Amino acid sequence: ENGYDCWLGYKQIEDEVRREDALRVSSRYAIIGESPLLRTAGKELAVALSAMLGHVELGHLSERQEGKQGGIVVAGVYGSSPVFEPLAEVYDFAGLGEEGYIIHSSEEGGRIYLCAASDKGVLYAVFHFIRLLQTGQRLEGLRIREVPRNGLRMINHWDNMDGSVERGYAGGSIFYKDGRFIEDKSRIRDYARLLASTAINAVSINNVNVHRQESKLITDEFLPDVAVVAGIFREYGIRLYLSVNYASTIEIGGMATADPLDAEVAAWWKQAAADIYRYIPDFGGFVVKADSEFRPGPFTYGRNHADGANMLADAIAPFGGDVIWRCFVYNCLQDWRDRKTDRARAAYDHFMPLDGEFRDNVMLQIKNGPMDFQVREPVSPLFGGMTKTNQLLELQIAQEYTGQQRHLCYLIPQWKEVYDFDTHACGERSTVGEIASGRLFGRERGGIAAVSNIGDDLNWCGHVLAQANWYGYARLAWNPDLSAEQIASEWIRMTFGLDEDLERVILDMLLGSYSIYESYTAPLGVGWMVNPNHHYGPNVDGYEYSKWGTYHYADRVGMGVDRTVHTGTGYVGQYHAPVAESYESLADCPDELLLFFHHVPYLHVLQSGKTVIQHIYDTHFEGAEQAAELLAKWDSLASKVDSGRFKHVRERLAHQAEHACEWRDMINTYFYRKSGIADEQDRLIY
Ligand code: BDP
Repeated sequence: ENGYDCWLGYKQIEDEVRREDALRVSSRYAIIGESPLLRTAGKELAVALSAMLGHVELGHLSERQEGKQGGIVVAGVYGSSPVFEPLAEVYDFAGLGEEGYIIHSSEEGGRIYLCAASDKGVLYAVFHFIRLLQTGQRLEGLRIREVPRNGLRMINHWDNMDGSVERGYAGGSIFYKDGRFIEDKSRIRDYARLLASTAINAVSINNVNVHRQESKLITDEFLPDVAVVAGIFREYGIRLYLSVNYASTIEIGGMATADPLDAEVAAWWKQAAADIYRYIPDFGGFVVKADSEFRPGPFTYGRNHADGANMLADAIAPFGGDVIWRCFVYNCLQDWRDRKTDRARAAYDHFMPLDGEFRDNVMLQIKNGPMDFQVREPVSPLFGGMTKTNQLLELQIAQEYTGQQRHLCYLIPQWKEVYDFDTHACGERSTVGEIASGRLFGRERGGIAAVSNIGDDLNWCGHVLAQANWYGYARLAWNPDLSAEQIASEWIRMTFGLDEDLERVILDMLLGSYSIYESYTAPLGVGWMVNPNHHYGPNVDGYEYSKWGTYHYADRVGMGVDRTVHTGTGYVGQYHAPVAESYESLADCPDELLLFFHHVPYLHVLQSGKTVIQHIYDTHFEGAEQAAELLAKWDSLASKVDSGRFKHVRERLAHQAEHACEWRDMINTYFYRKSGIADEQDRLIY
């Protein structure tokens, strides 16, 4: 095995009793109705059932009356056939929306209904039903009603047309090569299928840093290709988006300005939108990174980001498109000597004053933290700051700062913390999840986007176990209440089969991995300490005296960034009470974020009772040990995992164990030498 099938490698159900049970209720299937999405659903059901049960037939609804043996799975849209009528007595169909669905087994057990209010819902129901089979669930008495909690569940690709992937750790692009689209689209189709199986409904297919070649994606030169790709995604219920160059009017339009208030600029974009929709009638819209890390934007013309976003929004609104405007805007040429220019403040400072000024079809895409996908950051205060603006949560599945898919780092626990974070914007339970979905402030648009971790590596993610982050991201986007453990065990069963021991070991590895990674890298929320540019491996001062502005301010006495209102950068003031109070207070600030908010002496005593310096030593020694244990745990599965995937994961874990030692030594030595304070346990520090 090479991992290519991910969680959809359907295998015959080994347990005979279970297989017989499953055959009894689902040896036949019928899809009611005809459409591209229903065809996709039917194909998937046929492939899955025949692989798992060893046998499947296309059934007809009348057969039961004719006395044919065996149950039947009936999938279709409510209202398209009288067979679904009785379901209305049990379920509220009105609230299902465009994507919700019902899975119901009839009382007498002869039928399983996969029913929704739309074709897309039927497709999702089919994949859910398949998941029940894969994960060994009982098929009797099914009473499932699912409605997604987030409207937009999106993946952002950072793919360049030369075939490279920015922050890609799994090979090259599956879309492009040498400046053009890849001819063979089969990989894209396989990808769309994997996405649909987890109910992802939107994808942007090019890097947010839009260079010259990619700027042309919205022109006649490439739109025919984009349309082909959009067509493949459409068959799986996924809308395609493009990242656009804010200064396209200059870059490809031959104009001298990109001023959003210039009538000719606006007219140019209206025409561009019309062109796009001629090729792709259901085009999703634009993703925009403006005035950030040297990308052009409205600031050049003395305009603000509402001016820029609204101009694009007006151009695309008549066609039903959206603008996804990123809030990752900060000055990347700051000065470490001036603590008042705090990068963490930037997004809020730029966007908060514009709250309420964006068009309805604009969504602001906000990274989970104020910095940049570190292993530990506080949640961005823009969530709950803005109340009159559509907000999207941006996560990074790609492990840019969390081991680049060479280290195991199951990120679902981190994301759960983000979703569940209570901003207190309207009292208790004003969580990020409620805000991003749009529910808290009654906004129609909202959801989640995340930077993809896939590439053209045979196993998609570089690390087979990193597939769990991709899968988990999508499952959580559908329902943020799922637990990290539930998601992991689903994924393990679907990926490696049903084996209790194997599941226990991999579950333990996945669930422990985030905290292990955190413990041997930058301590107590201070972040960074990676090598500049590629961001892999330890480098304590890599960004310390750099204009990119991510500092720890370590000296011989102490370390950390004072972001308090009273003595620091004032960043803490961007939060609501009581969150702000707890971050402001040295005594109450959670340990794991202490150095993000406070500059303290190495001998400062944490809530845990340890000094900061001893905490650093302990976590780094323990973290490196635990990384080695991950390898040992995997080794215990040698007889349970196929040799292809076993060897591949083993090689990654061996590297991680070694690399964790490098992290440990670099960080411990640095702080030992800075502070001159010995390790209480007298372990070896160079
Ligand atoms: C950072 C990446 C950079 C991206 C940027 C972004 O290092 O490559 O372009 O974020 O989100 O994490 O725009």
